[in-house]
Amino acid sequence: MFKKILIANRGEIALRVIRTCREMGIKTVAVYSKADEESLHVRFADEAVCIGPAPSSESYLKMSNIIAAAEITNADAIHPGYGFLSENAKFSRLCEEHNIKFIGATGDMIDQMGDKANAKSTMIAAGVPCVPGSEGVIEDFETCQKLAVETGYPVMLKASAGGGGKGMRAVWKSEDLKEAWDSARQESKAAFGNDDMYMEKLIEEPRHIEIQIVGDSFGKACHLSERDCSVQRRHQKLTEETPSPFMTDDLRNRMGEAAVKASEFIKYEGAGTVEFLVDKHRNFYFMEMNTRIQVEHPITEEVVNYDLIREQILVAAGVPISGKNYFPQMHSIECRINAEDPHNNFRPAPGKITTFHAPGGHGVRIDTHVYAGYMIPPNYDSMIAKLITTAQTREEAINKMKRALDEFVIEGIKTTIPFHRQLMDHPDYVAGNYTTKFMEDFEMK
Ligand code: MV4
Repeated sequence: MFKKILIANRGEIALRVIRTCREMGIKTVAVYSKADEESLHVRFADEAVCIGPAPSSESYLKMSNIIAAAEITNADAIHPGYGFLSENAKFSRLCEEHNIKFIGATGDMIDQMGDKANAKSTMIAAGVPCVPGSEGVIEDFETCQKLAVETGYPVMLKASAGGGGKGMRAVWKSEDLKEAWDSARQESKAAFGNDDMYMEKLIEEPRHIEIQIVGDSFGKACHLSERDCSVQRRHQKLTEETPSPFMTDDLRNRMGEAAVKASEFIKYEGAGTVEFLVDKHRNFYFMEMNTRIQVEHPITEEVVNYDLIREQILVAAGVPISGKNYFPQMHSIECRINAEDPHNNFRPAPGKITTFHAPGGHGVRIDTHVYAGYMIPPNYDSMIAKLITTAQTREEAINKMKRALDEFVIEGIKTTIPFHRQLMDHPDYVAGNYTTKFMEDFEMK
């Protein structure tokens, strides 16, 4: 087992990893930027190394500084958390070259899944359902036109290097194809330095349902059921829940099996997520695979009673998984509390937290790095806490969430608490009747 793990991240996820390492008797090293000197992950780690100034590009993304910090402190593994370097193939390889175990995917695996057209071809080869469309990257506009007719409008143009909706265009009629092709390619080129495009049939009002998987170093994988992440705004998830209110036992078995098949086909090692689009007829299609621990992992932990960070560390150390799949025994909901003003278009609202009272009690979990007096730096993402409630039924989990949101006091900054409180009373949300279109029609009172 590892003796010392360096956590190449900040905020709640750094703290989350430190907690599990403590429980496993593994020493921890925090790295931090100048802006995070007062952060809790720095205080709770066994050792801490400053790796640069506030901008991420000069600290949490600075590979050489992080490797140097690991070498100085004799860390034998690096946990990258989510974001930052967690899906950076070069960093994964750099760790390997320095004999430091990267607790995440190999460079090749990250490359393979990072290219979306390539990931899709791999999944087709694995026998995982994918949205009908082009076979890989589209050569030129003439081919694109022909393909759109073959596929049948409406179609979706997608950037192969894409993610988070960048370089993506829905096209409803042939007159609009040229403009969409040009602008999507331009956007993709600017964002990723690559303008490869592929095409899919447009799935109207889909749900975003993802399957958590864990693969071990012996080529065996298991799934831990789904998370419904359909409540998103501009490709930012706001709340997630498991089980999905749209799920059936049959659909879960089929999606779970597909996700395991996908993971075993690529010999995936570690914790990963296979994202699917699910249409109104409960057809499901592979969308993307994330080769990291995700923000919303706690809801899965709560309903299957399983520490995902511990499992990541174990499989990275070469321990085999049990091989069985896990099914929800409870219902769990996560609300992402962001330093944003929901009444003002979710505008970021960094600043100093003057009062902080976190809710507690049965079935309430809070993952956060903030406290009263904490100054939220403007340099990083705006999530300051995850509020997770777990109960026997969805209705009870919602009632618990309402109670916990009412109990939560954060003063000094604007937060998304009022949004979540309103959402928990929204008739369509309460009915479990929501898709990825939900937030387009949502209005704050
Ligand atoms: C789609 C789609 C409809 N049809 N693909 C958005 C991000 C990228 N990962 C894939 N996305 C979508 N792909 C087809 N063929 C609709 C979306 C989509 C979406 C997906 C998941 C969650 C939120 C979304 C919001 C808008 C569009």
